[in-house]
Amino acid sequence: MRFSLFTAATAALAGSAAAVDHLVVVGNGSLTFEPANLTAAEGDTVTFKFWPKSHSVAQAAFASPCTPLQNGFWSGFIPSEKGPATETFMINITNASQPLWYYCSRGNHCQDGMVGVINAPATGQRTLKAFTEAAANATNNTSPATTAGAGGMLMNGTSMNGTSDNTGAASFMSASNSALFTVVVAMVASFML
Ligand SMILES: *[C@@H]1O[C@H](CO)[C@@H](O)[C@H](O)[C@H]1NC(C)=O
Ligand SMILES: *[C@@H]1O[C@H](CO)[C@@H](O)[C@H](O)[C@H]1NC(C)=O
Ligand SMILES: *[C@@H]1O[C@H](CO)[C@@H](O)[C@H](O)[C@H]1NC(C)=O
Ligand SMILES: *[C@@H]1O[C@H](CO)[C@@H](O)[C@H](O)[C@H]1NC(C)=O
Ligand SMILES: *[C@@H]1O[C@H](CO)[C@@H](O)[C@H](O)[C@H]1NC(C)=O
Ligand SMILES: *[C@@H]1O[C@H](CO)[C@@H](O)[C@H](O)[C@H]1NC(C)=O
Ligand SMILES: *[C@@H]1O[C@H](CO)[C@@H](O)[C@H](O)[C@H]1NC(C)=O
Ligand SMILES: CC(=O)N[C@H]1CO[C@H](CO)[C@@H](O)[C@@H]1O
Ligand SMILES: [Cu+2]
Repeated sequence: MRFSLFTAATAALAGSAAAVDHLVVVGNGSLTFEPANLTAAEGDTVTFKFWPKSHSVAQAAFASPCTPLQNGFWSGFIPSEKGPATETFMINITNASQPLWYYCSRGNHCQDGMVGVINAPATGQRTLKAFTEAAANATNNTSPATTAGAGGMLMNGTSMNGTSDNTGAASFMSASNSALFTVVVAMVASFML
């Protein structure tokens, strides 16, 4: 009885794992997103941080690299003179089964390989390599016509709820997880009496 109660509570806690804010380094000395191939769980966030001189991140369909996806995310161009820009762009991962393909729309950066993916398909032809090769053939590199920040959040310095992303992947527990954690701790404590 005690054991099953404890197991159930622990499983509930594990099921709602703490959200992670993943960092993607944009254009730090090369035309790259680092990591270009990222896996993120539902409820996680991804923060893009921009190095000189000016880059962007725009969502594309796998079949149309260097072309904005309708209703896709768009950071706008984020300039920096030296080191990372203070302004960052963060997106929410609301469906981890949905691959998010993206590119930089500055100059020919997309054609030159400045592309990436979040939650790429585990199998099949839709690989980051195939996307990069198709991007190299694109005639145009087009910026979305939407407002900068569309589909995400532009921020200065800190990530959501003040969580710093300066050192990379910062994790935080949501309010509901904290509450559940408290319940589990209370239950464990009561079993020990
Ligand atoms: C940016 O690049 C420099 C030089 O390669 C490296 O030392 C630094 O760790 C990089 N920063 C990040 C956040 O990746
Ligand atoms: C999540 O993405 C997958 C793959 O695109 C899709 O089949 C599924 O319907 C999506 N789920 C929701 C809840 O939108
Ligand atoms: C991304 O990385 C994962 C694991 O590191 C790998 O299994 C997968 O094939 C890679 N996907 C692409 C699109 O390169
Ligand atoms: C890119 O273009 C070359 C030359 O036209 C072609 O051979 C190749 O199949 C194309 N690659 C992709 C991925 O479209
Ligand atoms: C590239 O842009 C030109 C000028 O806007 C347009 O006419 C052409 O259709 C575009 N090509 C592709 C492949 O999107
Ligand atoms: C991301 O999630 C947060 C927290 O749920 C929400 O406040 C915000 O509006 C979401 N942003 C977008 C662009 O969906
Ligand atoms: C970030 O700060 C810059 C410079 O003060 C400002 O132009 C920009 O609008 C700010 N962005 C956000 C999202 O607050
Ligand atoms: C200040 C701030 O960003 N508050 C957010 C904290 O997280 C909750 C839920 O995730 C948001 O609703 C708040 O807007
Ligand atoms: Cu770029």
